[in-house]
Amino acid sequence: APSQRHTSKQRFLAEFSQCLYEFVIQLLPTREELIVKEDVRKLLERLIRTIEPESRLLSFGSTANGFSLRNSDMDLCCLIDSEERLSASDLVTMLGDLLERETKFHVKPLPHARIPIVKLSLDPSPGLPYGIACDIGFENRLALENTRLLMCYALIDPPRVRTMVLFLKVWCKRRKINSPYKGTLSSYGYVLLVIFFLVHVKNPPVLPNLQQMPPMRPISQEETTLHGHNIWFFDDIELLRGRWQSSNTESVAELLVDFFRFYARDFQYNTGVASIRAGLLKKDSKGWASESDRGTARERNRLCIEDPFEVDFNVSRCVTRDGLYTIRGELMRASRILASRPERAIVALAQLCE
Ligand code: 3AT
Ligand code: MG
Repeated sequence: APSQRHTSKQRFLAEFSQCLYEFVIQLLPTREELIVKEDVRKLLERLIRTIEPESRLLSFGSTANGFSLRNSDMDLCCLIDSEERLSASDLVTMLGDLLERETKFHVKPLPHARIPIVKLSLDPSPGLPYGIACDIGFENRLALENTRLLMCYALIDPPRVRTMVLFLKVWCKRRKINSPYKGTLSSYGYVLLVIFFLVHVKNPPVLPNLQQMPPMRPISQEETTLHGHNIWFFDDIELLRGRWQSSNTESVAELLVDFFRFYARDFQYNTGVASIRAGLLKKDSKGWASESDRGTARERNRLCIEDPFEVDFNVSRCVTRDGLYTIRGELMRASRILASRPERAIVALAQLCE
């Protein structure tokens, strides 16, 4: 009987891996969607240059890091290469006016937000059945760098890393635990949890720690510092492939089962900080713990995920006590579904994303 159980488990995992690949493939953006988005970026860049001739408009977030689902939002960042430039809030106001006059976008400038942005959207049309939603921010160079870091992690092992991340993005959206405004976690936060798991929890690791690999040539501090943060990481993925190979051979299904189990059961939410740069840290050592139950710091810092570059910044600071309770409930639910191994893997997948 034990060997029979063993083979039924193997069979389930093999089938579930296959299901995951097939499921995720259909959720990728189409070629047309990518072309339309690139056209929109170019159009917006042309318009912005009528205000700031020295500017460039770059994509970041999922459209640029390889973790994009169909119809995902566009995150754009405007960089201005000249010395004298308008303030971000003036730019937001001016760009808002311009886009309102010259384009069909619905425009919402937020010049006084903590990070001033222009929000744009386009209604659905036959060629663009879901419309487009887009945020334009300014000078957010750290976001461009963390996008590049995630892209490099995706490139090291696309079949496993990208499949896991894309599946989890769908899962957290369907289960409604992906709204920082409502006290749950951003997509960026979930991606960091996956990378943390693959670098620091899995043994042997599925991914190397790109921020701790020795550089191939001496590099100056100036090159690697941005706004006082160390942004260095090993980014030559072609070269890396020749030098490093994971000895972890688990399938994407095994990894996912283990991911849910780890975050449902083993991660130390009360004391731990997930850091992809440094591994598991203690809240105490970062000053993110608070003794008092009433303290707002504790309330804010219940789930702790260190940003890869802005290390004083808790990416999950928006997650509330209730939000984390809900997220952990969902992780347990997922773990339970997978542990029960339904007869057909496709049934497990459907239940997970119900
Ligand atoms: P979606 O496909 O839009 O769901 P995404 O990968 O674009 O997911 P987000 O929209 O959460 O991820 O974030 C877009 C980028 O904005 C990712 C990162 O470069 C930056 N960013 C988002 N949240 C944070 C944060 N809390 N701290 C630092 N950077 C962040
Ligand atoms: Mg996004």
